[in-house]
Amino acid sequence: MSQTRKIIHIDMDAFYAAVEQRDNPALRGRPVCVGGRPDSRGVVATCSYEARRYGIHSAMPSRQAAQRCPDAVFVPPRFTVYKEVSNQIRRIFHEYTDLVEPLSLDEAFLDVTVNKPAIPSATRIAVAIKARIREHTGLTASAGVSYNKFLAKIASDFRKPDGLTVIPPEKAAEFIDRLPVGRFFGVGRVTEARMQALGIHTGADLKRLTPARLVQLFGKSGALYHAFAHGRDERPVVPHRPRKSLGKETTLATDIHRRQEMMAVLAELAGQVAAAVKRSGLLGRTVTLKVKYADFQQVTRSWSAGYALQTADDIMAVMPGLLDRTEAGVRKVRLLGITLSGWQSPAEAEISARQLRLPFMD
Ligand code: DCP
Ligand code: MG
Repeated sequence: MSQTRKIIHIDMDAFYAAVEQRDNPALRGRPVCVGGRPDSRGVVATCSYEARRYGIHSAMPSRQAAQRCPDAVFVPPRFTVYKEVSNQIRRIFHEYTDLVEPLSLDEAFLDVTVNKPAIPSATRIAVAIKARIREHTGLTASAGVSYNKFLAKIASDFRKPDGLTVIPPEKAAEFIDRLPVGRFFGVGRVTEARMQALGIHTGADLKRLTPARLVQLFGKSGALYHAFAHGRDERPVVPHRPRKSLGKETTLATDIHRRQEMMAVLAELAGQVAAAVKRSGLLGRTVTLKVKYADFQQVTRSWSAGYALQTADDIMAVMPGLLDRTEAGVRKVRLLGITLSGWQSPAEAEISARQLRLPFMD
């Protein structure tokens, strides 16, 4: 990479807990745990900074959290709300660049070396993004700015909450030298324990070992650790490809020719498409009707609105006109489908698998 890159890492502060405190003023300023109830076998997904003072943290059994802090308030997670906020912040990111790599609902890398508003300072962009997030969601985020992903992520974590840390090339060594090895990208618990046993505790310790020795100790990853310890990380920011369309279709149990029946099937499909669109946060303007006749011949008819079509009613309002442009009814129909496309905003839809894996509630 010839040009020095400008990478920003954004991470929302105490994400789920902050959303709960925002939506329920009675929770503000209090230790709040989001996750399983204390009388269940569930765990804490996250907790407010007030709760962290008691040593509570993510993935701690809720029962244990309640023992540490009897005053803690336990609330169940509301994933749809978190997903909505996640979509909001991603739209903000895309105002600056499409090189956005989300790591989870509340976290993403941005490569702003080249950016849409042509702002030369990545720090200024980070300040602006934090302000936009606060204005639009009422929540705070922490940002890290540096010349690669590894350091940008370390930086965003450096002064949480509501932090902004910049690591320019000349400051990198200072940060890395003091960094505990467990914080290095790719160093899991097992490797961390091995490193500790070998007397390698910080970045400075790692740096003292030759690449050959590191490879000998840790295999291929050893070469990576060597590069990171020297502040080198060439991994690109890989944007998730925005979805271009979202559709549902159904093959009917028997071929139909009555328009009323078709509208009932289409209403069902429109409901499914609208629900999927809501989940994904994508905004489509073009609706396409697909009709397969009994003889398997297939036609599609499309219509584009000047605005985003979001609800099942928005979609259904267009259906009679589209159906009129087919021979449905004159000919029997065996399949109907609805697709929404033409996204206004290249937000993306991956939901972080991490949240789904945890046993929040019994
Ligand atoms: N999360 C989870 N289980 C975990 C870790 C996190 O369900 N083991 C969820 C809840 C968090 C969200 O993901 O709110 C974001 O994770 P972070 O690690 O960024 O933690 P927070 O945003 O809660 O706090 P911080 O201010 O430290 O970023
Ligand atoms: Mg976070």
